[in-house]
Amino acid sequence: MPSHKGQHSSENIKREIYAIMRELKDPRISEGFISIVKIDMFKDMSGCKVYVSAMEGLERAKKAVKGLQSASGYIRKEIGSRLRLKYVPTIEFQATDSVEYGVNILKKINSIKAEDKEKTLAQTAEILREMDNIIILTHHYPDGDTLGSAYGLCRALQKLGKKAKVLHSKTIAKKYRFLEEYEEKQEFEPQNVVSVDIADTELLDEEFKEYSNKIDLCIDHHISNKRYAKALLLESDSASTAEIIYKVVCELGVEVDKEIANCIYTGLSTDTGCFKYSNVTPQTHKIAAQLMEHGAEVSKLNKIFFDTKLKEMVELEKMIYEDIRYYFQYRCALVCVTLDMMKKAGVDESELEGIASIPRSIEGIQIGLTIREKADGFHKISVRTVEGLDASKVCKVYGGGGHACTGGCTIKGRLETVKDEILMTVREVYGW
Ligand SMILES: [Mn+2]
Repeated sequence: MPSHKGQHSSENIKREIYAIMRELKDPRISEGFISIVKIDMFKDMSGCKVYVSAMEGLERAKKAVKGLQSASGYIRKEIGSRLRLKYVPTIEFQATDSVEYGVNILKKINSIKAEDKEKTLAQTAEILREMDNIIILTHHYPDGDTLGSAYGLCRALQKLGKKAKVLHSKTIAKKYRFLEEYEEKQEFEPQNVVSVDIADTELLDEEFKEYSNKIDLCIDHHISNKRYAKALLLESDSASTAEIIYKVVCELGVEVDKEIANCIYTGLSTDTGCFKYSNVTPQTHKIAAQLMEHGAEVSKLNKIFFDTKLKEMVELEKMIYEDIRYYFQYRCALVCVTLDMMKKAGVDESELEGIASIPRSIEGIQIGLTIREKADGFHKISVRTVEGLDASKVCKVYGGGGHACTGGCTIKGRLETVKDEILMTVREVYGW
């Protein structure tokens, strides 16, 4: 059984302590609103300090701490086995009257319903064990993470003797098609629906929208997850959904074979730009190392994902570079991909995954904009920024979203109008 030494991030520990608190029958802990304000890990990771507060004030928090201290041996043992830690950090509890508390309690009240849905790793494995005839949904314009996660999970479920299949958009990028061979084709009447790497049902392909209200379990790493599924395993500190899938597969007790390792490596490496992005954590590298031990063909896959370009894409890129525009004293670069250009180059929409990183890769550029014409009269805008500029701020103006340095949205209209519009928004948002 592989170990996950890198997993004891404070978020994981916090989540497990909450879960254990709910299970403990001690009224000092289980009654009222007791919350964990923060967890400070010691520098050498040997232990941590957990700050506890209560809505009723400091005295009540102190009572809760007494209860937690008396159960601390049990809590530590449980955390060790739930997070599969070889070494479990020592845990010290401390009552606090923190001002942050007001914020926490608000969050808690707002998310009571959501919290019920949120599952631990162990609970997720239990839910999957109960399932059969499972379809696994991927998001539209499927990328390596949604596909790698889906096929890895599918194969693991099939190895458990269950029927499962992956659903994806009609066309997927050539470089990911090998994944399809890892699935044993099975016919069945769907009973359960699982979604992977999908923050919002809006991101489902039109043909799968019928499943929007029927998703039993969602496994995801987007902090913006809309909590649409009946059960949710969300680890927003994971660089990829594939990393979470790896833990789920281990939790299920399925032996990770070469194929599963390849699937997970696909998601993990592509969502981190081959371990280059700031989302990479020690966990990412540790899981990658374990995948290598399980036979993942990393150099072969890296060549396919990061060192190979379709001839058609080279043609398209020639056109893109030809027409690159700069704005705001070379702080912003903008490229456009029209349907006409794609047709000329012979490129299918599914191959455009890496295009959005082109403008930001130019020296000195702080924001890279990519405008992509779609067949329905909309333009898809991808925003990439350098650290310090929040990309999602621009996208939110148009109902889109994103992380700190990447974002996306769609705008209806003619290309020239859309271009002016987005540039004006950039000017307003960043005060340029
Ligand atoms: Mn992802």
